[in-house]
Amino acid sequence: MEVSPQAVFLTGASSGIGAAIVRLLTAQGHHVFATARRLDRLEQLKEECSQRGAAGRVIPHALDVLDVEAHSEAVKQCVAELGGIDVAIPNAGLGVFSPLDQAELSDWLYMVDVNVKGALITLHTCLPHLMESKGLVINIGSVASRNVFPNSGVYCATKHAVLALGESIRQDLKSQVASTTICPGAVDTDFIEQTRDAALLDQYRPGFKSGMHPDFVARQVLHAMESRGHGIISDITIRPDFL
Ligand code: NJP
Repeated sequence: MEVSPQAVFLTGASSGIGAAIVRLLTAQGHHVFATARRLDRLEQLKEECSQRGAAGRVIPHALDVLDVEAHSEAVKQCVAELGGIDVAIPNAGLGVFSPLDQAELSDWLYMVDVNVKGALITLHTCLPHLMESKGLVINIGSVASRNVFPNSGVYCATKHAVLALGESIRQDLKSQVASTTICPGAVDTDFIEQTRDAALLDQYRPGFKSGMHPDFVARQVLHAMESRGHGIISDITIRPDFL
């Protein structure tokens, strides 16, 4: 199944799953407005994609998802460059794992800010353009969207919220904007490196290192985009072999 070139607004594009999404979508001829705080990483990614002969454009743009004004400017610029937004992917997120009674409040608040508020800001700023294009929101949830795991309760709570948000888009905007939530288990990215508890890091790192390749998540993104017109993948759970 192929779709015409799509204009994609992506957050968290500088590493891991986001970078894999940029590589795959541009190889398929889609255009990605690629945002994150680390602009140098985004510029390198653009160069890499062009050296690989990607048919689609990468437009690197520095953005902290929590900066509402900058977010709104980024969306304006995306629309100016790409003529609209067909797909919005609020992918920026993090998990800082620790036992509940040893957690830093600032880590809890920052996870809620980036994983939930950041996704809400992306949705709110992109929504008028998605309504116009009858577009698609692809949220990055987690197996933690439905289950709660030890030492990661607040992360799990944020990902429950992401899944609930996707379901609310489905219910409220049914005929106007489609919604897909991708719920991965462990993916081999830098994600686990946010955890500072040395014992937990030693315990968890091998599981993430032997997790799925981020390209496997990117392929679910492409699949959701290519399914438009045939049906909607409202949510999909993917797991590494060992889970
Ligand atoms: O992690 P990582 P993943 N403003 O650390 C960005 C979910 N997930 O690719 O700003 C803007 O490589 C950061 O960019 P930068 C996970 O919850 C993962 O694995 O330059 N951007 C970077 O590009 C998350 O939602 C696993 O530092 C901000 C990106 O976020 C998504 O997958 C399992 C930002 C993080 O890239 C991507 O995570 C699962 C901010 N304030 C769900 N803060 C897994 N890896 O196992 C961070 O179920 N970023």
